[in-house]
Amino acid sequence: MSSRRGFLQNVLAGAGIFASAKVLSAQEMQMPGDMPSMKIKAKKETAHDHYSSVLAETPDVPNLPFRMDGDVKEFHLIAEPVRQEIVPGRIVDLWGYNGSAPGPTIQVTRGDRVRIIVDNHLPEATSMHWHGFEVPVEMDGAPGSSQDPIAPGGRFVYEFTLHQEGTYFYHSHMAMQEMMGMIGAFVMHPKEAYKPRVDKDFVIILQEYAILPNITIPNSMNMEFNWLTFNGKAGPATTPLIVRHGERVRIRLINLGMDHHPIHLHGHQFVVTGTEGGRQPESTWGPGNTVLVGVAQSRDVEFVANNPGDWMLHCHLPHHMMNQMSSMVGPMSRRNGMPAGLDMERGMGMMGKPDVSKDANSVPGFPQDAFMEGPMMAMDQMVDKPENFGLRPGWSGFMAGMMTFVRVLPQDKYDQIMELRKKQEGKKPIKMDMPGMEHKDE
Ligand SMILES: [Cu+2]
Repeated sequence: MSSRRGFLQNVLAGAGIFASAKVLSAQEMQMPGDMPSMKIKAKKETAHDHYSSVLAETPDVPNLPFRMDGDVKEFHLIAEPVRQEIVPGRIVDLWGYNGSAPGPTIQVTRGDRVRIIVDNHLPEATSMHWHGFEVPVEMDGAPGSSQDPIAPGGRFVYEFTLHQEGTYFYHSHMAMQEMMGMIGAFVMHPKEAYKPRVDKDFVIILQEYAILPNITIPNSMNMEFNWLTFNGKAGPATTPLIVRHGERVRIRLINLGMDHHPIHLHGHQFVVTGTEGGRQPESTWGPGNTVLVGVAQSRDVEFVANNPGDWMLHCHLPHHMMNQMSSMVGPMSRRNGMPAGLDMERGMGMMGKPDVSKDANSVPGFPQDAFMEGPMMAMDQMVDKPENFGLRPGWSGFMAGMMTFVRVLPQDKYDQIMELRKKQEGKKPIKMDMPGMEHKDE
């Protein structure tokens, strides 16, 4: 028990949600697979069944633990204000769940009976909608029509049996609260993995905020956005997806915002294997490398990582590949400037000069990217983490907004990063052995 408890505390502390998870104590909560009988079953299934699913990983976002109450998986979500660093030095005031925006990822298996206790720690009413769920209407979370809004300090307990499979999500059904960050992924795994089976399964939630310079609070009524995030982080603070050369990879993209996002992968063709309605028949899978994820939609893409390298994965809308963009009054700044308390070298990372010709100022239109992108803007050391190990020096100067890497690595480099990950305290890979599921990082 103590090791499990320690593990759980690590998970929660590492995710920064420990302080807010007051209601269920560490002893009461468990990660999927805690039941001895379930563990045995899981082992049996992984030993004999090559088609068990892998658990999905949501970079920079924790999984939500649960406890078993009889046959019911009980989860606990707390709607609350969240202080979040979206890039180094840029701490903003969002609203989310259990200390995170987006909220923690919920993972279940088709057929599960789930109970989700939602506590409202916000200063105003909220409501929780289960997006795309085929559940009784009184569990739908539509405020005013299917239930009373959850008052500040109040609680609503949702309970239903899940017969669907796919990439779903939960979100506040109050529009302005959505734009403060109130969404989380809800992955419903099939009982038996789809074929071809994937080796890695990732979740990325697309969000956007309008936060003017020197302000920490998003303007939820704005129609233009200057902070675009993957899982609550803007490049270069996003965490790359780490895969082995040759592995089959699924990426589940979820969009809850005001804009649609064409998500583009370098170096590979993928197929769209699922939408917010579940799995797509294989006959619909055509090759592509850009998928438009519309508002309120999800898209699953799958590909074989057969091309080694550090490949960009990003929204292709030009303004969504920028940070801190605001109307042009003089040269634009894509970063938050140099953070206080750091010397030049550490503040700027790789030092360098923008590559500008002598007559640059005489060319109409100059500057465009000259002072916003390049080695001068790099902050490699400030975003140092195992997943960034071995990237080309200065890489971070060219990453912003909805942008990350899919790093297709040979075995030795892959192992090196996994080793670094293990060493890094408080950021262990979150292992949850669920019946019929595998975590393949070990
Ligand atoms: Cu976009």
